[in-house]
Amino acid sequence: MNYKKMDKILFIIPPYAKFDSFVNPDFNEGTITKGSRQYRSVATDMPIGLLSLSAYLKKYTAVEIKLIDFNILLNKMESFEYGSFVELFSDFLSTKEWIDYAPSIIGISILFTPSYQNMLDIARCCRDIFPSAIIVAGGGVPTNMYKEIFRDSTSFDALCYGEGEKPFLGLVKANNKFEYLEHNPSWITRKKVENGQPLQHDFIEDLDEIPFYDYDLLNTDEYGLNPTISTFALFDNKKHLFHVATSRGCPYRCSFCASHSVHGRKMRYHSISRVREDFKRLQEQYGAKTIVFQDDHFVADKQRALKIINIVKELKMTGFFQSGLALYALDRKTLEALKSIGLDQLVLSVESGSDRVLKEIMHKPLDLSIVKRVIADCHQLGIASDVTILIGLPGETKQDIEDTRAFLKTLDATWFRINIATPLVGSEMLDICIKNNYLKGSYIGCDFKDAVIETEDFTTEYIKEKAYSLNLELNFVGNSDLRLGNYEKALKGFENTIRVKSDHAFAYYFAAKCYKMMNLDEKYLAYKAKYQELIEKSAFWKNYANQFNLVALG
Ligand code: B12
Ligand code: SF4
Repeated sequence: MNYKKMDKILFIIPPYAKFDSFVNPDFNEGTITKGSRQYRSVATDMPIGLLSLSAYLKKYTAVEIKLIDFNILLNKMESFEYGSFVELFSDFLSTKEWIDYAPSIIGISILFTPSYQNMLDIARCCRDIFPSAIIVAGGGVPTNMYKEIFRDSTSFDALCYGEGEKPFLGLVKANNKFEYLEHNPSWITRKKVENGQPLQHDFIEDLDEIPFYDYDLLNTDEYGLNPTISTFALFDNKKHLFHVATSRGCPYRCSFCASHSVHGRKMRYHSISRVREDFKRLQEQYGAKTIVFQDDHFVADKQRALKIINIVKELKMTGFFQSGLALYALDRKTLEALKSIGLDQLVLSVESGSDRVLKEIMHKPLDLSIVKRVIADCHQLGIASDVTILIGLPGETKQDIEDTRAFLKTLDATWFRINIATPLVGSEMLDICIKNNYLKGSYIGCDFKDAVIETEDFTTEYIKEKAYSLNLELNFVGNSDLRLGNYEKALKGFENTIRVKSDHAFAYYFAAKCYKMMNLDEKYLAYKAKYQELIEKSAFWKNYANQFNLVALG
């Protein structure tokens, strides 16, 4: 008889931050308090890649699957006594629960490089604790950094190239798994890398082949604690939200983006009827109220996008587009449709306030006249605009950044996210940086907050300081709602800043101003006192208060 033992799979998500950054958060990072100390807070968005893999595997074969998300664990821990993440990984993975589970395949998911070292450490712990398990990893990092991973680690049996549904199913079904890993071109092994063998994506063309995501793999309540959405300045309905992707792929070629390396450039979709079915099920079975879309290019087909917005409306739910929406597609009709589902905040990926940078450096399909029009429409429709900006790209000059500053000041946008250009593995920008020797620090681990690109035009220190002062200038000193007398709305942004960064002197100062204008004297006095306390004890804040001529509160 040909008896095949059912595979037990363990998916693991490493912490999204490096250990040092977790225990010593930088001044521009969100924090959480544990005991008497501040730690960096890590995002806890639902890992839909793994939910998709799990659903797919369970549909087409018999498997048992469990998942550990170290980000959930870190946020939940009331105190943190470990001297390194390795100690945490080793302790946690050797508990009775996991020893008894005894996974036969361990799959580590790693989408971005801040988790690089954590991924290697987890794999090493797994190798020690579960010596007979097959250990693999997938996501954007293995897809682009397989050479480095095999150089830095001996723990992996194989790495997945691109999307994992089909390759993982093949692995589970294979009678001889090691032979399968060597023969399937979507699995990368050490031997293949040494021999320079070609690798190949194995995409699912019709996304409906993937069943309803396996949300039961998670304790969904825990994912409401600190999802990325809660860092958006005006968002206050953070409960009952569920992450989805109704499409994969994006045809554009933005120089800073790496998404195509995993998902390709061709758009692939779920059918409208499937989208309706899934949203209904999320609502009925899980009580979902907000759908968080992770699509790279949701508005690629505008008619389809409008149909999906209508489904959300019919179901009386609301939506959020965390990765932003392409501005050129946001005509008045689409914005009105979005408003009709209660969406009162939009992330707008503007990226630069310089036409030259947009066109010549970023290759982004956008010009500033569209930006002006969309933000004015949002303003009229009562949709708050959360504008993302990137500075410090190779080829950008100080004058370009100044042009960006001047342009952004003319917009009545609600909030600006000023990010520092990060050379992502798999992006054209990284190739440019390597070719021109522009990397001052390691690109492994940087996450839009640290500057590592230094060119003939600027230093890393200049970009880091510029990003922070632009943030203070646009969001606080020149805050459009404060300027226009919308004190309650302005306050939301300031209060949210205080929630994620409790020592933000500018947030206290400008919140105090709002309270004063709203005649809430008690609040005004409390915020004023807190501002003064912070300014007195911090040279950092005193310096910025002088730079922006903040006059003493009366
Ligand atoms: C959602 C998201 C997040 C979530 C992650 C939630 C989660 N646990 O999945 C959060 C908000 C945490 C996040 C954070 C960041 N993100 Co992000 N994010 C995304 C986004 C928009 C969607 C990911 C997604 O759900 N895709 C859809 C699912 C179905 O695909 P998937 O997750 O890739 O999974 C598939 C494959 O990768 C593979 N796979 C994945 N895991 C595994 C495991 C195994 C074992 C196998 C075999 C296969 C496999 O199979 C899956 C199914 O096909 C992507 C863009 C994109 N389209 O991928 C950017 C993206 C992954 N993020 C990116 C970046 C840069 C970041 C940040 C660094 C940005 C920042 N501002 O700091 C941070 C890093 C964390 C930090 N320091 O806080 C970059 C990464 C590029 C790179 N090469 O480094 C991307 C590609 C965006 C881009 N434009 O380039 N992000
Ligand atoms: S940044 Fe967005 S629009 Fe540009 S290529 Fe990436 S996914 Fe597409």
